[in-house]
Amino acid sequence: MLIEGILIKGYAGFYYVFADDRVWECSLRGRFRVKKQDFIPGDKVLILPGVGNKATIEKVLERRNSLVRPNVANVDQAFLVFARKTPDPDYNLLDRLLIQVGKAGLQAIIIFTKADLTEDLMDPFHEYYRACGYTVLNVSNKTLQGIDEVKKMTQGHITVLAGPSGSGKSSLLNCLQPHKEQKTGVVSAKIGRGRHTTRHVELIPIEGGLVADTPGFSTLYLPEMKREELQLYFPEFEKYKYLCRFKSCLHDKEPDCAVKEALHESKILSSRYKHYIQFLQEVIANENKH
Ligand SMILES: Nc1nc2c(ncn2[C@@H]2O[C@H](COP(=O)(O)OP(=O)(O)OP(=O)(O)O)[C@@H](O)[C@H]2O)c(=O)[nH]1
Ligand SMILES: [Mg+2]
Ligand SMILES: [Zn+2]
Repeated sequence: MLIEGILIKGYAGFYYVFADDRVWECSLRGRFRVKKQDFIPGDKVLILPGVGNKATIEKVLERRNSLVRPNVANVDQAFLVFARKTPDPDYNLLDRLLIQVGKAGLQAIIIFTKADLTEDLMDPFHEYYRACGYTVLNVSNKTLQGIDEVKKMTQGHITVLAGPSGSGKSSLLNCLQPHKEQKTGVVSAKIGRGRHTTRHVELIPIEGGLVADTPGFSTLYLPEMKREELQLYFPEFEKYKYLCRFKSCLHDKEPDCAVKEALHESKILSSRYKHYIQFLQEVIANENKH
């Protein structure tokens, strides 16, 4: 009897598949001619159970989507992990990630870690992103504050973690599945961030869901798109843009722009608008290259 599962990692010639609530060590059928690189974590497969935890992969099902970094298939959502402190949140990077995740058609959940390092319960930035429609969670991997809520969000989904080095992604994963330790790093005192302790890609089974850790990064190029498309990833512009004088308004140098008016009335966060203009220039520069 074939059972359906999800490939969680390839390692030393074996493929590990999560199916029926357990991990199977799988090999490929002899007649099964699929190149190694055709499999990535997240791929849905049909396996034939053998002795013990051994099985063979009989078929790979079609992918719904796949990400390049991390290289995972059939992803439902991304946890964008930033620390409230050490290192300070890089909102430019967050806004870039929101665009990348939105363009890939994934749900973005913003998670601020290290809540134990600050006394402020409320952060105006968090409220702003919430008002934009994103889920924003505050957690501490030290006191476990907010961890249950994160756990709930992973149920039934394939989730990838993304965010700068040292923001606490691996620590968060450790809190979600306390039995299997991920390597976490020490934040360098000099630069205030971690040292890229996470390398390989693997989906980790946690109660009811699968999560991929990712090495941290600090720069991120925007995906290719037309200049008009960029504003779709700034949902807070939506209600103003119909009031701009020009239908094609890019909210940059055009006169009678309702988005800029909203900015001047502090209804739009100045850092968001600043990033929008910076990203717009990048998108336009990219357009000209093609
Ligand atoms: N106080 C406090 N420290 C934390 C918290 N989460 C993580 N840390 C610390 O922050 C450092 C970096 O954590 P990691 O989990 O390795 O960060 P990472 O995002 O996986 O980093 P990379 O793998 O380099 O991308 C470690 O020293 C953790 O102990 C938290 O909620 N509170
Ligand atoms: Mg890590
Ligand atoms: Zn405008």
